[in-house]
Amino acid sequence: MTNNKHVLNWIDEMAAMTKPDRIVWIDGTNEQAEALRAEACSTGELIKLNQEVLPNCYLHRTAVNDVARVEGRTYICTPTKEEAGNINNWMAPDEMYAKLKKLYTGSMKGRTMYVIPYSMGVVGSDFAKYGIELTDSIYVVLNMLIMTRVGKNVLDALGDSADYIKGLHARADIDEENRYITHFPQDNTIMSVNSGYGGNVLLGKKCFALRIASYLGRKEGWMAEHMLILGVKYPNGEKKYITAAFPSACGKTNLAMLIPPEVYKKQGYEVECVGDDIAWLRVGEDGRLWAVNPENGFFGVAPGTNNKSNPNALATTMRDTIFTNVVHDTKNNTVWWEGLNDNPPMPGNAIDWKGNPWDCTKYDKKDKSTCGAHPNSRFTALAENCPCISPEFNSLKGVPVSAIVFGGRRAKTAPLVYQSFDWQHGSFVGSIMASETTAAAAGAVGVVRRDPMAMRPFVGYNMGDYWQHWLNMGKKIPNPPKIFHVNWFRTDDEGHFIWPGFGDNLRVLLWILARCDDKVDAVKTAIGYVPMAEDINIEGLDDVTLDTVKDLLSVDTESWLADVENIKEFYAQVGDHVPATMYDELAALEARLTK
Ligand code: GTP
Ligand code: SPV
Ligand code: MN
Repeated sequence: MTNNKHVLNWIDEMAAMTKPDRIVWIDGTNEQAEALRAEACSTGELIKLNQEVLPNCYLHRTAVNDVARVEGRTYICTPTKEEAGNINNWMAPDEMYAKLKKLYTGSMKGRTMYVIPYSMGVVGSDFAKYGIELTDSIYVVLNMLIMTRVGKNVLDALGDSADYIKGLHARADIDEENRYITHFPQDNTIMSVNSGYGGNVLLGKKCFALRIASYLGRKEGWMAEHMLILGVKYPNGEKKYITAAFPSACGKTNLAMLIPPEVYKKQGYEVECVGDDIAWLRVGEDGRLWAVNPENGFFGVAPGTNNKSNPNALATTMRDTIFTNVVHDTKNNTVWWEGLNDNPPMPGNAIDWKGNPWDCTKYDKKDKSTCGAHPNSRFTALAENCPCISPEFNSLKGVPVSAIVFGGRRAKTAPLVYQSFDWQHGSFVGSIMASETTAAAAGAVGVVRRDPMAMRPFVGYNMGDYWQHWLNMGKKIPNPPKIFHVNWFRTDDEGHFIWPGFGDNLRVLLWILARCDDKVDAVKTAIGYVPMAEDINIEGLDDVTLDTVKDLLSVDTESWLADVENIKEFYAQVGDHVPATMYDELAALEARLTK
C-alpha cells in the first residue's frame, strides 16, 4: 500500500522480532472489516449480537486480569529521568528496549500482524498527525477502525515522510507481570505488550493523542488535553464552545452529549458534541484558542449509561458498536449493564463480563464482585452515529473555545462551580485539581488524589514543565478562553449526590458562558468568582431550592486550608520543575483563605 521506505523498513524490523505467520495491511474498506469480524466470531474473540436490534454490533470479553489502564506499568522513556519527571514511571530507553525485545521476540508466531495506518484528526488537515499501529489483535483493529480514521489515504497523505508515530502492540500472554505500556517521545514510538484492553492497546488514544502529543505540543506550541469539546446553541442560533477536562470516568462523555432540561429545550437550546475525551488546541489567526477532537469515535463507560442519564450515548451504541465486558443477554442476544434499566436478564439467560452465568438477584451494590458488567466496561461507537454530533466534527480548523472547564469528583471541598481570576490563576486551578479515583484505572477506587488538568496519567513529560507550558500558552493567546472549575459530585451526609447533574449541568454551563460575555455578576471569594445562587437557574428542578444551591456553592475555609497542605505535598512530589508562578499562586490562595 506504500513505498515509504521508513515505514517498510520499520515493519520489516518489527516483523523480524515478533515473527508473525503473515502480515495484513488494513485498508479501511468495509469488506476487509467484515471479513475480520467474521474471523473474530469464528474464534470466539467476538460475539455477533442480535442484528435486528443492534445492527453491526459485537460483544468482546477481555481477560479477567486485563480490564483497565495500568498506570503502574505505563512508562515514559526519555533519555533522562528528569525529562519524564517524578509523576511518570521512567526507564532509560535502552534498558526498556532491551526488556521489551525479550517480551516481543517470537510473540506473534502462529499469529497475524495487522498494519493499521491511521490519522488522529481529519486526514490532510493542519491538525492531523499520522500513526501506524502494528498489532496481533483483531479486536484492536476493529476498535481502531471506529476510534480513528484508518485507510490507504493516510499512507498517501504521509507520502515519503518519516513523520509518523510508530506503535507496536502484541498481546503476548496477557501476563500482568510483564505488561508494559511504554512511550519513547524522542523516537515517536509507542510499545505495548501483554494487554488487550482499551487505553493500553488502542495506541492512537491515550498513548499517542495525549502522551506523545502533549510532548509534541510543548515542542511545537500547542496543547493536547484530556478534554471533551461541546457546542451550546442558543435559541437565536449563536454557538459557543466549551472544553472540559475531568479525570477518567468523571463525566466527560455525559457532559459532551447532554440533552438540555425541558425548560431550556422548549426555548430552543441545543448541545452539540464535538468530542468526548481528547482535545488538541491551537492558537488561531484570530487570536482565539481553537479545538479539534482528533478521534473518530467514543470509547465510553457503559455502566450508568441509560435513556435518562445519556440518551444520546445510548442511541450512538445502537449500531456499529463493539461492547467490551458487559453482560450478555443470551435470550435476546443483546447486552446489559448496571444502570441501563431495571430489567437485567434473568439467571439462565445472563452471562457476566467474565463469561460465567450471572445471577442478577445476587447483585449487591456494595460488592463489585457481584456486578454483571465490569465497572469499567465500555462501548466503542462511531462519532457519526451520535444524534447530537456537531456539524463541526470534521471541521479542518476546529471550533473556537470560549471557556475551559476543569472538574473532578469531590464529595466536599470544591463548589458546584467557580471561575478563576485569569489564565494564570486558571492554570493554577488546573494544577491543583483533585478527584476520587475510579475503575478506569487499575487500583483502589474512591481515594482522593491530585490529578492536574485530568492529565496525571497522560502527560508525556515532566509535570512541572507541563504546567509551565500552560503558563506560556496563556501569553501566546491574545484572546484566551476563561477558565472555570466545576464539581457535580458534592454529597450530603448520607452520601447522596446533591446536584442532579447530567442534563441539568447545562444550567451551570450557561452561567459559565454568561460570565465569558460579561453578562452576569459574581461573588469574589478566596478561591475565585462564585455565582450568586439566584443566577443558577433552578426552574423545573424538583429537589433543588435556592438554599441547596447556596450550599452547593459554599466555600469552606477549613477544608480548603486542609487542601492547601495537601497541595504543598503534591507540589513537593512533582519536584523542582514546578514553576515559581504556581508557588506564588498557592501562597496567594493561602493568604486569601487566612485573611
Ligand atoms: P473516560 O471515558 O474514562 O475518560 O470517562 P468520562 O469522563 O467520559 O466519564 P463518563 O461521562 O463516562 O461518566 C462516568 C460515570 O460518571 C458514569 O457512571 C456516569 O453515570 C457518571 N456521571 C457522569 N456525569 C455525571 C453527573 O453529572 N452527575 C453524577 N452524579 N454522575 C455523573
Ligand atoms: C480513560 O481512562 O480516561 C479512558 C478510557 O478514556 S481508556 O481508553 O482506557 O484510557
Ligand atoms: Mn478518558
